Amino acid sequence: MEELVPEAILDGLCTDWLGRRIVAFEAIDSTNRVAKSMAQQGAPEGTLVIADEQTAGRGRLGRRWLAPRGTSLLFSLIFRPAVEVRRAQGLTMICGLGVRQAIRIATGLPAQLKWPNDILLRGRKAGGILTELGLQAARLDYAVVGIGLNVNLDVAALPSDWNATSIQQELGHAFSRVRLLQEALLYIEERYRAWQAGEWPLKEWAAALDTLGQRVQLHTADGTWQGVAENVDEEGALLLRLDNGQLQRVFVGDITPPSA
Ligand code: BT5
Repeated sequence: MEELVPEAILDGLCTDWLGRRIVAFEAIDSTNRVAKSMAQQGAPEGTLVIADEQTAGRGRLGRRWLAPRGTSLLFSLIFRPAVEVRRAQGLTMICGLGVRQAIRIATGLPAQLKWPNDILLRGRKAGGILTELGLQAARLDYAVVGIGLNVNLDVAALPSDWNATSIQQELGHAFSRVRLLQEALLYIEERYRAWQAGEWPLKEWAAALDTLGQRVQLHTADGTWQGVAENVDEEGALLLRLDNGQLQRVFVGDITPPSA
């Protein structure tokens, strides 16, 4: 098994600052938990926290991220962007686009994104992004973006109703986690630089979303709705056209194909 150690990650990494400070674990509870605690203690922008296994990997809304040891990319990045809090979802967009491009260029697979935070391969979930913000007063102090990507994962290891897949599953053979990580860091850094220079990633993100323009079912803590996923706005919210014609702006939720 290819080792995810700092020397291997740095060997051939083309970024200027992203992922050049690395904290790597064989096993840890959650790389997001560690990255947040490091960010609170002043760790610099660009710090990469990575693990071969997570014992309490986190998804959104208290959900779990599962990945058998050594099969996946499980990492978190610390950013300190100069943006208003309401603009911080731009990071989820940038990181999703960077990972999508890395998969496309490195493997040739037509990776897509799905609102709000999924990475898809042929319509199935191959990865997810968890962005967590640290505020000081009302100011953004840091953001941690956690990325889980199923690389050499046998999907039989996951519950079948998750509709999951992996790069290995789609390619028919294993692929280098280090190579994918290096490419992802490079494309994320490029987009982050452009974002901080004033280029907003919304258009590119909207174009990469698999579900826009389609009829969907939206699930939130308040209930389930059907409608057309019309667009996304600059804060990353989904604009759902309900069947009664009303436009609903949603920040937190999941979308699935409509029920018959
Ligand atoms: C996500 O949450 O998709 C964000 C996942 C972020 C994981 C990374 S790993 C590194 C970093 N450290 C952490 O602790 N977390 C981040 P959400 O949209 O809530 O999706 C969670 C749901 O995806 C679960 O309830 C399952 O249904 C499904 N799921 C869990 N593990 C999966 C996997 N390996 N592949 C596909 N689906 C999975």
